[in-house]
Amino acid sequence: MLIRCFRVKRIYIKLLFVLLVIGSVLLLYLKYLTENLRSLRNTDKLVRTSDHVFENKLREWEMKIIPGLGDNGEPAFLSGEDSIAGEKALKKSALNTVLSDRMPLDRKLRDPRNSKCKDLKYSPTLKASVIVIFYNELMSVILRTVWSVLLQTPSHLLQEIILVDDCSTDESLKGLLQYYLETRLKNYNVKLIRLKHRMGLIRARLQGAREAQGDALIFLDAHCEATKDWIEPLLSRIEEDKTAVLVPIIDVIEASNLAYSTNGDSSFQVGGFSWSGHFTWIDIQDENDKGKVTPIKSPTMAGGLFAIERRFFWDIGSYDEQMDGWGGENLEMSFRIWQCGGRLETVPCSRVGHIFRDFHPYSFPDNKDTHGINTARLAHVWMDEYKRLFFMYQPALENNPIVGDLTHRKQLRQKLKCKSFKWYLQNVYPEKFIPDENVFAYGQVRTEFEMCLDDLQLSDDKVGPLGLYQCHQFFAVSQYFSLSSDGELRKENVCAEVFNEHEVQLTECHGHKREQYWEYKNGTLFNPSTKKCLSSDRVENGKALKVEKCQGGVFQKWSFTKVNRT
Ligand code: UD2
Ligand code: MN
Repeated sequence: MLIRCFRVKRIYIKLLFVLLVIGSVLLLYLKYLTENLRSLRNTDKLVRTSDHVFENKLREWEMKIIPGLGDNGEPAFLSGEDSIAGEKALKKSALNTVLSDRMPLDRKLRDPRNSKCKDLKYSPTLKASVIVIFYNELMSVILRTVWSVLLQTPSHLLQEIILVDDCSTDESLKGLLQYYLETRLKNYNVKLIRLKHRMGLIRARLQGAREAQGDALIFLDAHCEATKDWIEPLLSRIEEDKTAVLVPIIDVIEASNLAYSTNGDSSFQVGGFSWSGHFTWIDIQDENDKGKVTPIKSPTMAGGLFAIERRFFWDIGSYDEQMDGWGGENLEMSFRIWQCGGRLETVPCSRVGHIFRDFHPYSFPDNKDTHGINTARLAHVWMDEYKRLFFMYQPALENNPIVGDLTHRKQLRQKLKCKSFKWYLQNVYPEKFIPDENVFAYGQVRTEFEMCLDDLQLSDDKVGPLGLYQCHQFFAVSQYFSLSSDGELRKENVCAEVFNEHEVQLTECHGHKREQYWEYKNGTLFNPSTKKCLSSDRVENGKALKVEKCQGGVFQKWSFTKVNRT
């Protein structure tokens, strides 16, 4: 009995010992935890220290802002040293960054709309996610974009603003912007995503779109300003037709003085394209559409600013993810939308300003011609046989592996049962001049002594002499001319016109015949308005050709590479 009692006591002692050990281990663990917590607090403190730095930076900046500067979109100027610094910045960054930093982020703009817009009532219920992508843009410019959206958008129509930083290297964008959002914009839903690697603007937009929750996506460049009631007509139109993709009128904000300029209040242009694969502005083609303030058809879009229903964005193929860097995605999307059952429209009562810069203030990795490569991708996928016209400008890209694999995009086109590019040209953009279709003749225009008509490298839409140059062995675009079915001797946008009764210039086609009208008779190019013939005699290098009295000699003989009809 005694022995049993003693054994029980020993068990208790052992238990007590075990408990003691566990207790001290626990104590040690607790001690470790508290130490750690303390060090956690230390990092907390560290963050606060840099918050302090950020806060000081912001205050310093905010104190320098000049109230009222640039209000109503008026041109703004600085004086003295700031003015000189601004000029320098403009040369370096294609933007007066000094001025932007001094201008209130929430400056007021006047209502730029056509007065007829004020009579239209919209009551959309959709919510938008506004996606703004940027790479090394100026913080004040990004924030002016954000502020303009917040101030001009009723909160019930705005799900969120998503800023996508395409891995900027600019230090000020790394922590300061986030801090600004957390402090100055903490009551608004503005998110910042920072990409780990630079992905280019196409994939950056895709990242933003993946995060978005709104019913509609609205993309903006990071240097825009939205104006009064900009969002309502966009969302209303999407509500009416979810296959409509919409572009506001894009007004110009001057890079030098940040003036918000409007082109009068009623005239505007829509989107076209050139066969070299560039976006162009074109006049509204359909007479019935002129003067309208309701949405009107646009063959293409500039690309930076548009609204699209979120699901439709994904259903219709979002973007070509293999497009790198900058460029081409806008025409790709434009053609795809039209060919695959959507519509692209300009909404005259929605206006957003955009800073158009003279050059890219950023560089591209490896100096790759991403615009060319991306356009080659879209030409292969969407332009069918008309891609021949694009590749005339970019022969080196036609069969080049650098263009990458196109399988997925071709599959998408099949899956969506998209229409042909010919359908697009005939139905969406019938006014587009096709240099080798429905024309009398086209190609090189040769004299009998190996000289050819040449635009002397005139760039699109400019006036310049119609010249003569040694015929290139391979087709060169500068020597490609057409004699259109309207009797124009022309390039894509410019026509040969007789000035002052004798000199021949290339100038914008006007479609009214007169001095731009030519007849191809017995090998001569006859201009009925002057009753003279195009002559290659006595033309100086780099100077314009002349028309002279028709004599039918060797200097007035011209032959086209291809003649359809005369
Ligand atoms: C136009 C479009 C632009 C885009 C481009 C063709 C308008 C007004 N602008 O040129 O949106 O469609 O044509 O691709 O329609 N960015 C990045 N990562 C980069 C390079 C640029 O995020 O690697 C950002 C840039 O900071 C800007 C946006 O992409 O916010 C567009 O670039 P941009 O403003 O230089 O292009 P832009 O307006 O000349
Ligand atoms: Mn831009």
